[in-house]
Amino acid sequence: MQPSSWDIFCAVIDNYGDIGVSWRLARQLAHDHDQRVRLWVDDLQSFAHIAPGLDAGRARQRYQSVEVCHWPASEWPMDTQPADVVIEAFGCPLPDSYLAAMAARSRRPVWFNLEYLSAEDWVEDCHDMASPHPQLPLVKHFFFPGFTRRTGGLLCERTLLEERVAWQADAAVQVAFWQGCGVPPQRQAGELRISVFSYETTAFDSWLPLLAAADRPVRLLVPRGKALSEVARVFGQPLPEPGTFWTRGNLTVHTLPLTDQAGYDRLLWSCDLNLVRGEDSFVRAQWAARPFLWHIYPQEEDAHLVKLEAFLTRYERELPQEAAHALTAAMQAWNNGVSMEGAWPALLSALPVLADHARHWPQTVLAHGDLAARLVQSARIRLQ
Ligand code: TRH
Repeated sequence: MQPSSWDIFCAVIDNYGDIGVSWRLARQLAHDHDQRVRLWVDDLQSFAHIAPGLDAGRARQRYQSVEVCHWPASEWPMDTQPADVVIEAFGCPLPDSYLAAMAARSRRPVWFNLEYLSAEDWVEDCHDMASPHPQLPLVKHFFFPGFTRRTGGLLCERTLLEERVAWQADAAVQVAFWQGCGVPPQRQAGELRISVFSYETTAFDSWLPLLAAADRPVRLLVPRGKALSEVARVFGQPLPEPGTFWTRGNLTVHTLPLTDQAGYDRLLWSCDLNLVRGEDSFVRAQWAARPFLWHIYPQEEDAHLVKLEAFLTRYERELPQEAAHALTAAMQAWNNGVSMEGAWPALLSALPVLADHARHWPQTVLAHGDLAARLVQSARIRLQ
């Protein structure tokens, strides 16, 4: 079958999740499915933080098999022909003139709104729902990522899990990785390595002193950003430069730069526990097959806590009760910004059981295919 053309539109609202997901999807459509992909992004500067090879000053460029285009705030380029498949990421409104051009095509594009990820049950009912445009002869379909067969699935590159298994079995590549981060490759006896990419939370106030006073050596790997600001706040220190480190008792905190997404994956694959957030790093922590704590993106009226519970209900279904309790308590404490004193020791004891569960989880959720494969399949059916 001929490759189709795709236009993905991404408006960067805050943080890196919108562009992180859109970029990952764009690359996967191009690499794994041989599709012709244009990615329209309104903020190339933010994008460049997680794609260091991108030239944020260039309005159009070919980057990793994707045509990356700046999405101008005004003056939509009128000569742009809409693609066969159009994706608005997270409900970002498309330019009126682009919509008109979509409607004017003899074969109307297939149009998806890629939604935010949730493990809640209602997602199955809303996935794939059609929404006709009120004026134009166009129909938009809602595409909901999710954890079940009746949702859109999760983004995972075709060969990712094999690459991860090979990486985790290869001591030499891990030594080189740690050296590249400025972190000693050899662990002290009993040492735990934890990556920390979370939002601000007062849970840091109790957690860091606990780690400093513990018997077991802990190294935190903290990319520059909100979590690092929290560590600096608790330590009463100015924000450090990437590559520097602090030591407090048995705790060492290493500051890392932001890397590209592949580099961040390798950090997740190399740690014993990962603190992740939002949407994309949360999914990547699952593919890392290591235990993780999820700092969910806070929403009004605590809607995020319902989402957290829905995920935990699914994730903990096959877990022994004690480990499930420990994981729930730690995630709740972290997300509610309360003391980690009760939850942390129980989580530490549960780590071996959680690690075993984390190894099997990816196969469970990917059993019905990944998100890009389901999206391509859905587009193909509609393009016929
Ligand atoms: O940055 P986030 O907090 O994004 C959030 C969420 O997506 C949230 O749902 C959304 O509403 C909000 O943005 C607007 O967390 P997330 O989703 O994990 O995205 C981070 C991206 O950054 C992810 O693609 C991984 C990437 N990343 C790197 O590429 N390199 C790095 O060094 C790090 C730390 C992250």
